[in-house]
Amino acid sequence: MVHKEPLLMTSARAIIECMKIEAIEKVFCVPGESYLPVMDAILHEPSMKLISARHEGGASFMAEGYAKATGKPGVVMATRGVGGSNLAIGVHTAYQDSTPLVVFLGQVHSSFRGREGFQEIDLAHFFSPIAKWAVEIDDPVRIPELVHRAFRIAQTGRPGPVVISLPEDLLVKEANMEFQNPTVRPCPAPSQKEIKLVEEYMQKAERPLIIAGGGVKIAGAEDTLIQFAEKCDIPVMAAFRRQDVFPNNHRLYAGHLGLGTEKSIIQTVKEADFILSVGTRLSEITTQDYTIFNKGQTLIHMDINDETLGKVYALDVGIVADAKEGLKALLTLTAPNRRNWTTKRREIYQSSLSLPVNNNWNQRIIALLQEHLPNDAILTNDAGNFAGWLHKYYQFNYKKTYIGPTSGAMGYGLPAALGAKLAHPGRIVVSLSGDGGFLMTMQELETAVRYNIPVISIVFNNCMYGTIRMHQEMRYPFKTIGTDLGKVPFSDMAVQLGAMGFYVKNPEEFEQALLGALECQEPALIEIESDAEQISVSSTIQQIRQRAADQS
Ligand SMILES: Cc1ncc(C[n+]2csc(CCOP(=O)(O)OP(=O)(O)O)c2C)c(N)n1
Ligand SMILES: [Mg+2]
Repeated sequence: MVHKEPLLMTSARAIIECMKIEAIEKVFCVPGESYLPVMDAILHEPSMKLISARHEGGASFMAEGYAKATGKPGVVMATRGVGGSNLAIGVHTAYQDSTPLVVFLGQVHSSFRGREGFQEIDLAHFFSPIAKWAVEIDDPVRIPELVHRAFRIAQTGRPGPVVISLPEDLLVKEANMEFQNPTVRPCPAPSQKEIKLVEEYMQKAERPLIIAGGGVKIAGAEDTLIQFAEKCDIPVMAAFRRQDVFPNNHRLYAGHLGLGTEKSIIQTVKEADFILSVGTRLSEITTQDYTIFNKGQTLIHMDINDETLGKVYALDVGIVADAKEGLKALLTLTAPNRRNWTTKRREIYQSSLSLPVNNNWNQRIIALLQEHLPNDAILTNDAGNFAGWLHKYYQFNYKKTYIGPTSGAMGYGLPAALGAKLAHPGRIVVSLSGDGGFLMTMQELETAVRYNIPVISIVFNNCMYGTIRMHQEMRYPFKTIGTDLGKVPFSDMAVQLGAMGFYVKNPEEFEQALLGALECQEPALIEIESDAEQISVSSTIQQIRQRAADQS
């Protein structure tokens, strides 16, 4: 229990006390003069470490990746309009990815507010459309109440980002502060009536399917999901960028609903007559542009957030429940054996892994990662077509081994890897990026060197914004604009920044570099000279042009 008597202290100290109560150990930031008292309070708090990044976008991705890796809220700080707008991408990502994130922003002096003071923007107003809650605190005595509430909102229901704006003068003011107990995440369970309804639908089903999302990971329900799927013999598919929700080598795993997912895998959803969606908001990508379900199917949607239910699809049963509590409750059910269906869907997934592709290099690189990385290694990635090979070929066989942005944010991979490595210093953490995305946050390699955070960054350098070039070729064949990039010497730059740098031209060189990077226990970068012609996991530029010509 927390000491309930009021304690006299400054607002800045009270913020740190609230964070301590919430067991926050790492705070990410780019410093600013507007919130110096909070930084000073961290300096005097031995249980907390400040990680000072090179860009607020990087700091926010670190905090978001840290939150995904720990299940605890990530905390990031920045200064006024300049720092706040720079870190907006992390807030947006935390929102789309349902990640608990608490953002503290220094604000101008209260007596300057509304005069368009230096770097002033109305931060609460600016962030409210992309945050779960955004607030400016103007009374020191309310610091504990509102900061505790921020941590509660960030973690309760569908987790997400909360933004707190702190006028400069507020931070040094003293007040009698009353603290609260830490947030205990509410874990609602389904009612008996709901379980009974699921049972009735499930008994009738011949081709059942589970689609599992991030809610299963946040609830720590991966093992319960395996138990339930095995007990009722139901295939499981992973929602977009949540592949580690279920072991990919399990006989019931039937694939990942992402970008460029094979038609045969999507067919599994189309053919199912009963779908249990757990802890997923059934996003545009997961549902393949909201096309994946059809009228004849039973849809049971179980999510911790009532607003997610029925948001994109009409439901047969909508259940507000924590994924673990919900799946535990469903463990009482039994179901008829549908071995033919489960075996067929598994075979289809497995055959998708061995479809011939034109360029086996990237496929081979993913196979080498699979071979050499330990089981509990964590992989992160940016947005970009290079990720297609990872998503298609890497087998996530262990829980909590993948951290990816469902927001599709470029520049995410490296900073998220730093957050994950700080959360789990004993585990290998590897980020995968394209040349375009990597240069958006490459400066954080210096942060990795400065704090000695040994992550391995893999950069697929094809000298272009390949994904957009692919879309360009599909819609405007031969007409390239804005998607060519210069040749950036990533591996040399890594060395200049104090990291290890490897430049590789083929899988054999890659294997040597990977072994070297695993060995060195320093931040390391492996730059892969990629074939620009092999624009995606399934097509070359030539093939896209040919298809466009055939259609016209
Ligand atoms: C922050 C951000 N800006 C723009 C985009 C749009 N976008 C998606 S992929 C992509 C190109 C990625 O290029 P690169 O990182 O080199 O990977 P490649 O596709 O070449 O493998 C762009 C510009 C995005 N997703 N995120
Ligand atoms: Mg590229």
